[in-house]
Amino acid sequence: MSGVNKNIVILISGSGSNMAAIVETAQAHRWQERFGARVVAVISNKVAAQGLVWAKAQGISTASLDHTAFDSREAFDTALMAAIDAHAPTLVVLAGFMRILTPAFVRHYEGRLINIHPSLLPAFTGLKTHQRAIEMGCRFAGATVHRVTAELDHGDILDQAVVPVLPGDTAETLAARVLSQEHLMYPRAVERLLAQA
Ligand code: NHR
Ligand code: GAR
Repeated sequence: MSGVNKNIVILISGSGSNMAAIVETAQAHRWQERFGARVVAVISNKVAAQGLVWAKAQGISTASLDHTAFDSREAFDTALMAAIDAHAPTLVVLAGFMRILTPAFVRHYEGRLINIHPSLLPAFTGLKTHQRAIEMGCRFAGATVHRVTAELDHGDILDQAVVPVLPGDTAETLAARVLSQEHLMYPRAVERLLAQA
């Protein structure tokens, strides 16, 4: 990740609280001055994603590409790549992004594409992680920051955060406990990648 400008593009689908945590840490930790790094764009596959409203209010470029308007995953990913590449990103950050990406997309961003997944990988790849962890009787749950590969939730692990599963937890209470740790871990993981470059 050499060069003067390190552009970060964040992909979201919903509330975008991890995206906001990264943007706030970028400001508080002066990523622009220290690493030449800036969150330049936030892109959603859902027009109504709440995170877009927040990002726009911060003066960040926003865009949405409705995946249902495309005939295939390949067509959607091709358009998404064009929207992302317009910002010449050093790092593409999935933050609650809910569409599986094609091998061509993953190859295009190899080495600069990361995700946060709400489980302690390799346990509980895929969706409904908190419900499954509770049903299995797990005593601990958490989240994982990993590199994105063509195989879902299988890339190298960059960091993990652990939380207890407490008696009486529902998927919602556990998700909230995990999410509060994600907000600390994800910005830290991004900062570490920027510092390495
Ligand atoms: N793409 C690849 N190739 N590899 C990964 O590791 C990816 C990825 C795309 C997204 C995030 C992921 C997660 O952290 C992620 C990792 C969506 C689904 C899914 O099944 C699964 C995993 C993740 C994100 N999506 C459905 C689909 O058909 C749609 C579900 C919905 O819209 O609610 O794409 O968990
Ligand atoms: C987070 O918990 C994230 O780990 C998870 O969705 C939440 C998004 O919250 N991601 C996935 O489930 C990806 N399949 P946010 O939009 O407020 O950051």
